[in-house]
This record gives sequence, structure tokens and C-alpha cells, in this order.
Amino acid sequence: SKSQLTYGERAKQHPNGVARKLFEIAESKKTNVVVSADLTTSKELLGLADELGPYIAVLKTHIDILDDFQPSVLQELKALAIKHNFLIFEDRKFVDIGNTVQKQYHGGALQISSWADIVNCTMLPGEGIVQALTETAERDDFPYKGERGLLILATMTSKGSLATGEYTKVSVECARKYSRFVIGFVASRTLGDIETDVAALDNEDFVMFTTGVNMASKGDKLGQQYQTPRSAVESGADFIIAGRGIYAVPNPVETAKLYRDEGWNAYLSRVGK
Ligand code: 6AU
Repeated sequence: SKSQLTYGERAKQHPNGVARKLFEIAESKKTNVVVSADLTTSKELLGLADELGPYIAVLKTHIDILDDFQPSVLQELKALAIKHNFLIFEDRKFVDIGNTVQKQYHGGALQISSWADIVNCTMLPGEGIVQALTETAERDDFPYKGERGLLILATMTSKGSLATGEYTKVSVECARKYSRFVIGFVASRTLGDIETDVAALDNEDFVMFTTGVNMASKGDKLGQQYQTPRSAVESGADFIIAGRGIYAVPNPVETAKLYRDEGWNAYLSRVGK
């Protein structure tokens, strides 16, 4: 399967421009870390992005949790993404009918499609949500056509998650049908039946982002469940998403390097290097 190939090899073969860029960044910076920058002021968010930029492949945002949001923060984030060569993933988890998610993706106060390389959606609404997002990203009048990608949230890390079974199965089917825009999944193979589903075809290369990654904790009081970077990569993660394990410790930079090293070494073992 594709998880035996190096990021560099996958970069050369992948039909989607964002996936290619992602793999190129991972290969050149030797990192598969995505930092979940769940901070609530612009100053903290930008500060973390600048400090951790050299060690991460992707910065994941929840832009709607900023207390002091102003459009200028997006310009500054973009500038940092260029400075440090990382992609931006807005963890918006679209979950609505096609007509609504198209407006939420492009419009409103946040104009997500103008700055986020990657977004995600849930499969709760059914195929229509992926169809709507794919069609709108492929329109000739969309200025970022070909420079954007979608991840489907195929399993969830929270205790008692309902994103299992049939839900996960439809996630995989939809990713296949709309693979022009869907570059992969947010999922943990250890949590669902996604392994058998994704392993089935060989002519495809979905990127697996695994969240719920923490080196120092097993979970939180609100039902979050953690595994280590190594365990995530060993069970198929291409990119590991870590939030509090990195930003809520005394030394985020040193800690980000530890996550990078553990994630990278697990990847090297997986590809046999
Ligand atoms: O490392 P943490 O627990 O501080 O943060 C985990 C981050 C949060 C969640 O909103 C997000 O990952 N997340 C997701 C995503 C990325 O879609 C899915 C999921 O199942 N669990 C989860 O924690 O920003």
C-alpha cells in the first residue's frame, strides 16, 4: 500500500496539487507534525505559528475561537505560512446541506477558502456535502482552483463517538468518488474500521491525518482519547495532529521537536529507511 512509500515518492505521484505540496513539505522539513493551534487570541496564535513554523508541516486552526478576530490576522498567518513553508488547515468541520456549506466555505466574515489550503467536513449530511464542496472548488471563477483540498472526518477521537461503522464506510466511498478534491481523512485506524476500507484499492493515495496525539497524557476530562505519535504512525497516520500536548506545555518549541522526532522516526521505520 501507499503507506510504504516515502513522502517524496508520494509527492511525485499524487494527482492533487495540495497533497503534492504537503508531501514535499514533509520530505524537505522532515516533519509530519500538524500543530493544532487552539489559542484564543491573535497574538498567541501568530506567536505560536512563528515559533513552531520550522518544525511543522501544517498549522491547524479553529479561527472561530479567536476572541479578537480581525481579517488582518489571516494576512499575517498567510505570511508566516510562506516564511516557514507550512500549509494552513482550518478545522471547520462543515456539517450541513450543500447550499449552506458552499456559503460557509467561501463567504461570511471568515472567507475560509481564500486562506485555508485544507478544510474538513463530516459525512453526517451524506454525499451531498462532499459533492457541493467539490463542485464549488472546481468552478472556473474560484481563484484558488487546484490549490485546495478537503479531508473527511471518518472517525472521531472522543469517547462514545458515533462516527463508526456505516458512517466510516460512506466516508471512504465518498472520498473515492470525489477524489479530485478529497485528499484524505481525519481518522484513527485504531478507532474504526477504516483500515480494511482504505486498504482495499491500490491506485489511490489518501492522506491520513490522525488526531488525539499526546506524549504525556491518555485523555482529558471531556472524553478526548490520546495515543502517542509512534502509535499513530504505526497504525497508518501520515500526519499527526497535536494540540495541548505541544502548545500547553512550558516549552512548546522543544516539545514540538520531540513530537517531530518521534513521528519522523516512526515514519522512517514504516517505510523501511
Ligand atoms: O491535542 P488536543 O486534544 O489539544 O486537540 C485536538 C484537536 C482539536 C480538535 O478539535 C481536533 O484535534 N479533533 C479532530 C479534528 C482535527 O477534526 C477530530 C477528532 O476526532 N478529534 C479531535 O480532537 O482541535
